[in-house]
Amino acid sequence: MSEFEKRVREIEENASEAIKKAADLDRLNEIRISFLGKKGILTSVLKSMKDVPPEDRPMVGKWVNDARAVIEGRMEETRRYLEAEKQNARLKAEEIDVTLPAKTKAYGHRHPNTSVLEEVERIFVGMGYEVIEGPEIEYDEYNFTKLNIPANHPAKDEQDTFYITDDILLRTQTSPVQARIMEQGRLPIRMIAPGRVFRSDEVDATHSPSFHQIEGLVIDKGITFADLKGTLDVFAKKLFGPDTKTKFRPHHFPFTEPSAEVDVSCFKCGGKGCRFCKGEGWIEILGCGMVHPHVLEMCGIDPEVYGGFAFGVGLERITLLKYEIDDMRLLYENDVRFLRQF
Ligand code: 2U9
Repeated sequence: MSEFEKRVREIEENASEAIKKAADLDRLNEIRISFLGKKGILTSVLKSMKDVPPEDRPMVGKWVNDARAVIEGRMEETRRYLEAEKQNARLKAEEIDVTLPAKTKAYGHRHPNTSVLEEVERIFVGMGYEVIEGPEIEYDEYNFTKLNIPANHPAKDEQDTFYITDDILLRTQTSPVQARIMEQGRLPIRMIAPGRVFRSDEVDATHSPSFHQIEGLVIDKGITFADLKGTLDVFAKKLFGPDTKTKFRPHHFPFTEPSAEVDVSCFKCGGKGCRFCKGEGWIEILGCGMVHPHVLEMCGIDPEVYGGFAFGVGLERITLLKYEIDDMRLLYENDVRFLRQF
């Protein structure tokens, strides 16, 4: 056996051994490159052909080609085997056990605040009001100044909030939405403005630095306190039941004059006094009043021609009352086991 033939046989055997041991397709490819590639071991035999006498060259060429064919054949066999093995492993990994119990979907639940807000919206839309929302980040001017709360007014302390700059803040009430609508000058106005408001308050059972208000505003010619009383009485009856009575107690707000706080007769005991109304027979639900002439003026409306009323309710307060929840913090935890009860 010539030197060349031996070398080619040896290469063929080494390649076959390596192919047998190849554990995956990547390794098989490495083997292909190292034996059959341009710089591969078998190819190097062809490159040394110059040392072979010309009459032997066809013979050597044949050996090399035969060896290449054998190696390629083995490789193809092993490639098929490894690919089948890979596919089997993938199918095994993706195997579905149809006897396993089905995954159940975790359903959320409508938040009680949302239900109450929608109920309040339905009541006022039914009386011809529009629902209008506005920005939560506001100018100090719209949140305070235009509502008759100038710099250094004590009400600014009560409604301390989060400032972004000296003039820009997180709104403490939804009233700036109404101030903006009034400025647009399209009268009459009959609107409610629901939304999130912010105060620099500590969290406890009745306070949160972020809560929701629903404010209402009516501006037209000839609006009186009787319209305000009638409207809020209808609202209270629709929300808490037809037997509900309302009581207007004088109060003070910078943006309304005169102003009042409104109590409803306790819907648990009908007004006799119980644990729920702390023996009072009455429960405070909102604040209201006739829009202050100075507020009308600052929002571009002539107080000699137009007038109106406004009111504000804390949405969480109504929700807690309606669903008899005793801690506001429960409303912010979003525990679905709690939410499902309502
Ligand atoms: C304009 C003019 C007047 C809105 C009003 C109240 C009374 C009120 C409180 C209820 C509980 C705020 O959420 S709370 O802390 N609000 O008592 N709000 S009158 O008066 C306005 C609004 C806009 C232009």
